[in-house]
Amino acid sequence: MALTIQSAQTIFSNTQVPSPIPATIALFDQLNVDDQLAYLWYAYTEMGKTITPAAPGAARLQLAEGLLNQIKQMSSEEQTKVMRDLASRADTPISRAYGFFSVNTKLAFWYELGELMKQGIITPIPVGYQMSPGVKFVLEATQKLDPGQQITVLRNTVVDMGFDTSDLGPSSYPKAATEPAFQRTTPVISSVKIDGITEPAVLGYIEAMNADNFDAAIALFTTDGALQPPFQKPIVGREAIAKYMREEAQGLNMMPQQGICEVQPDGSKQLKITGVVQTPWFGVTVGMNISWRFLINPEGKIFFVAIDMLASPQELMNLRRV
Ligand code: 45D
Repeated sequence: MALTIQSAQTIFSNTQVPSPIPATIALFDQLNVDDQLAYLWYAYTEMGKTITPAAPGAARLQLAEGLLNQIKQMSSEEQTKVMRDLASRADTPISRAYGFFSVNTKLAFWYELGELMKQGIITPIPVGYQMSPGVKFVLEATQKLDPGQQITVLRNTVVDMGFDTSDLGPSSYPKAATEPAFQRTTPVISSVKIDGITEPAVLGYIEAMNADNFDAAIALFTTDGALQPPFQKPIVGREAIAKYMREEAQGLNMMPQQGICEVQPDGSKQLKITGVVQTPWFGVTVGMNISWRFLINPEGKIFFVAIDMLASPQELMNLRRV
């Protein structure tokens, strides 16, 4: 039987216990735009008491510089309008420009705005704003999440802002030909050991990703292979996966811990591995508990891998099949 992405998505389906991350974002989505901006500002500054993102490199900030300079020159009412437009995804020139940014450039843009807010150059929340009970409720829900989940909520709200430009074709704002590199915070983990796993494609994948060697990682996939990031649809084909990795998988430290491997009658293998991933934005201070679900074809190539955020640390041990 031919492998299909649809059937691959269902392997180890007991991994998909409801995550508190989409639930929190759903609460956030119900807030009005000023409440959303206030929530994000409070959540970001509250989080900043224990963990703060690393400053983005100059090369990355340069990509956002044009917009940032424009905003700096505005009156505080105009600045508030820009932020409302971004949060409500209005179709404005600035919201479009933001929409063309890569995920990491969007994060760098907000990092810099946050710094300008702390310095008093930009107003964080609309003048005269009063916190609503809804904001308090979502903030309390957020405080119950672990740090890896909290930064994922922030990341996903930042990604969703701006005008969605995906239907507009190529950008009139030039994208950087190559994404600026992240500086690695810890030495490359070169020899990978995962309890219960000897599959060469999986060990090779982790090793390549930990060295930002995306060409080597891609070579392990079938040509019609797919990668499904957390809370997203599968990305299909080597070229699309390579583009995604260059934009979003740089500088990650992947620390798989344990896994199981089940050989199927057709010779394909289904593997589930759990472990911790660190983002270069927060380095070793924040770990995200995740799982990889691999489908390896009979020739030993990766046909499918899904990455899922785990609902709780207990899920790290959930390697049984139901
Ligand atoms: O005033 O095997 C707000 C893949 C607004 C690849 C703000 C992966 C208000 C394959 C925006 C709040 C990538 C899928 C200010 C594995 C306001 C693979 C500023 C997984 C100032 C394992 C907010 C990787 C700011 C994973 C500056 C799971 C917020 C990676 C900054 C996860 C937030 C990475 C930042 C995550 C969040 C990174 C920098 C979750 C970064 C999060």
